[in-house]
Amino acid sequence: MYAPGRLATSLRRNRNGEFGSVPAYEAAAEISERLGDVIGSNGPDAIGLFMGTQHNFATLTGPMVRGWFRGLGSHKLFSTMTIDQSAKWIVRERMGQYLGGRQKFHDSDVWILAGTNPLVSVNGGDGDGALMANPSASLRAARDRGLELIVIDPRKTETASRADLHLQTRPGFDAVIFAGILNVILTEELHDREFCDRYVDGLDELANAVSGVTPDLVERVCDVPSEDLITAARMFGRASSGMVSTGTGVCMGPDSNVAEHLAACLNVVCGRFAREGDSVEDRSALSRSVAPRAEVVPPGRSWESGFHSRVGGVGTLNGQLPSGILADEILQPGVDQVRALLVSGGNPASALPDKDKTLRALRSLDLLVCVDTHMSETAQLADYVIAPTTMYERADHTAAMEATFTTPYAQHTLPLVDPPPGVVEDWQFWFRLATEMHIDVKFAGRVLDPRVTPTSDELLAMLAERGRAPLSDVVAADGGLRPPPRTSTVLPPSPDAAENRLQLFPQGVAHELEVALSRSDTIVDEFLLRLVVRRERELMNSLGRGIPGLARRTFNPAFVHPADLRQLGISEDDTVIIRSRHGSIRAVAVPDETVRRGIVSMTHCYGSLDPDADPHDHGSNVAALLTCDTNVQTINHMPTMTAVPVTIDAVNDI
Ligand SMILES: Nc1nc2c(c(=O)[nH]1)N[C@H]1C(S)=C(S)[C@@H](COP(=O)(O)OP(=O)(O)OC[C@H]3O[C@@H](n4cnc5c(=O)[nH]c(N)nc54)[C@H](O)[C@@H]3O)O[C@H]1N2
Ligand SMILES: Nc1nc2c(c(=O)[nH]1)N[C@H]1C(S)=C(S)[C@@H](COP(=O)(O)OP(=O)(O)OC[C@H]3O[C@@H](n4cnc5c(=O)[nH]c(N)nc54)[C@H](O)[C@@H]3O)O[C@H]1N2
Ligand SMILES: [Mo]
Repeated sequence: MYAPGRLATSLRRNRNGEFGSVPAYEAAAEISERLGDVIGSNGPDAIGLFMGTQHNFATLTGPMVRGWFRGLGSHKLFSTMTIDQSAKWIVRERMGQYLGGRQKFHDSDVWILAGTNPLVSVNGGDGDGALMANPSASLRAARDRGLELIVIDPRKTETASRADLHLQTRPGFDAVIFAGILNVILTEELHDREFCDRYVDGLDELANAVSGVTPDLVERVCDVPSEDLITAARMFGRASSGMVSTGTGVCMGPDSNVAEHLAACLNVVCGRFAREGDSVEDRSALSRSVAPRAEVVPPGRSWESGFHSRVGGVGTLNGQLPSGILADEILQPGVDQVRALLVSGGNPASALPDKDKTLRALRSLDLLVCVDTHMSETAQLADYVIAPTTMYERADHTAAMEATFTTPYAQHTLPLVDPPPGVVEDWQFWFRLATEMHIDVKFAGRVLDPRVTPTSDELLAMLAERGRAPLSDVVAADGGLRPPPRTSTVLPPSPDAAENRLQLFPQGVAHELEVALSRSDTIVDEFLLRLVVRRERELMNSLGRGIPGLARRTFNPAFVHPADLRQLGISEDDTVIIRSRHGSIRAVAVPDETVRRGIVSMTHCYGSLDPDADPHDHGSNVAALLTCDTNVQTINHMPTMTAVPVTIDAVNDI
């Protein structure tokens, strides 16, 4: 809150390129006028919106921003989800979704965590609260009562060191590992035949497609001992409950869509879901309770219909275009070329792959508006920076987070401190912008009156009006309210959905699996190492980097196994050059026993806009090594961000 650089006022860039302070609502009026010009000459599709991570942490921001955007009528909606884990959206859109509810970590017998490190990221259970709220304690409690934990990760992470079995795989081959595990489970008939008979199509095709992926093949490709793979498959298949959940290590890999699909197939063939008549916990409090149903929502394949971008003919997922085409949407000429971009709680200049192209695109815009608490790299390039409140300066409640709690719980918090006089709440800027543009905002199922500015409390109440706990009770409860535990019974399928089935081998998967398996021929190439993703405990992406004393270092090290460093003649703290097929960065080498040999493990969102900055001072932006032009997934245009082939050299060798 009081970090150096916290913006106390909104800013406007003048003709000389310098920022001066501007009242947020004056800025909204000017931005409205400039957006009006863009719409006048190119239509609403020339306006883009990018929703970043911090867009999601004030309950009112998301619904208000999307309300404005819907009213605007543009299709150019982007978010970090499509450079994060959008493969999960694709699974749902290709496989369909079972609505009876997933099994839960806290009472499962086994769990596989692949490419995720919840002890650092507080993430990783695919939304299971136990891995998001105090994951360390949850993990300890689960293991004490007998849960067997399997971790698939090329690094001996904090989480992997607590595992019963760690498959320390070569990065980039998760599709092969999951195919191998499925093969063992289906061959040994450890799957849930009853669930498959009732709810699944394509089981034989899937079994056939993975039948060649033997434990020996997995050992050769992934460098995971074949006995360990068989053990993992049996541990998972023989247990009566427990799921596999994945993180960025799987979703950012070179075959992310099929890898994620096969991981989901494991959960389905083993039937790891609640059945009709089962009683499941209902965790709703302020949010609406939705009754679980033992039925399948059929695949939607949303990208096949509706809007398609002129860039590569790419379609939409969850109403969004992939962020992997954002730079091209801005740079490539065309009638609906994006000319103005608004950024809500994100830092695309730092976070998007292909740093140079992203910067070129952002710099070429007619208008860039950034709502941010700090002068992020993106804000530094903007025409307007709108300064919002931070979390202790605004009222909020927990309705949007309930699905990730381990018990029903609701809290409402008042602002604890006064904000600087020059800031507004995020939502207030967007509502004002909508009013200035004469856009009616749909919010919580109604159209807001543009002439009357609501209060935060009124809006928070609208978002909680369908909960079972009255908001007034929650406001009055000091420290939050725990509604009594409640269970609901999984209902039978509705008649019109009774025949729907999950598609285990939908169109597209066969080809992707073939590609993933053929990639195993390229384990050895001229690039000795593979760059892999990781996260840092003290920071949230680029957030917190400027706060002295928070992170342990001023830079993000290139973590390499000490034996690899010795072999390369590189010492701790040396400046090195890391090169990929696409680009190069300077970085600081640090030995790390926990990484597998042959990898460089680095976190993202470091570095500065100054190309000559010393990596010891600002760190290095790995986005410069990545590209959205080659090795992207079909459908979501997801770039390869982990298991990227690289070389590393000491700077004095050059
Ligand atoms: N402290 C902290 N928490 C955060 C964030 C943060 O920046 N800092 N960011 C937040 C965000 S935006 C997100 S999306 C989540 C992400 O949450 P997670 O997905 O849990 O992210 P990581 O902790 O980076 O875990 C990724 C793991 O994948 C492994 N890995 C790398 N490549 C491969 C591979 O090819 N195969 C396999 N199997 N594993 C691989 C890495 O070694 C690493 O341990 O975290 C959120 N939480
Ligand atoms: N190479 C590589 N690149 C990656 C990743 C990777 O693993 N490797 N991970 C990717 C992932 S998973 C993600 S999610 C993205 C993250 O991409 P972004 O979401 O674009 O990046 P953040 O740094 O999280 O941006 C959050 C911004 O919100 C601001 N902020 C903080 N509080 C508030 C607030 O209350 N209101 C507003 N309006 N702003 C606020 C912060 O100052 C910061 O500038 O990065 C992606 N990029
Ligand atoms: Mo993310």
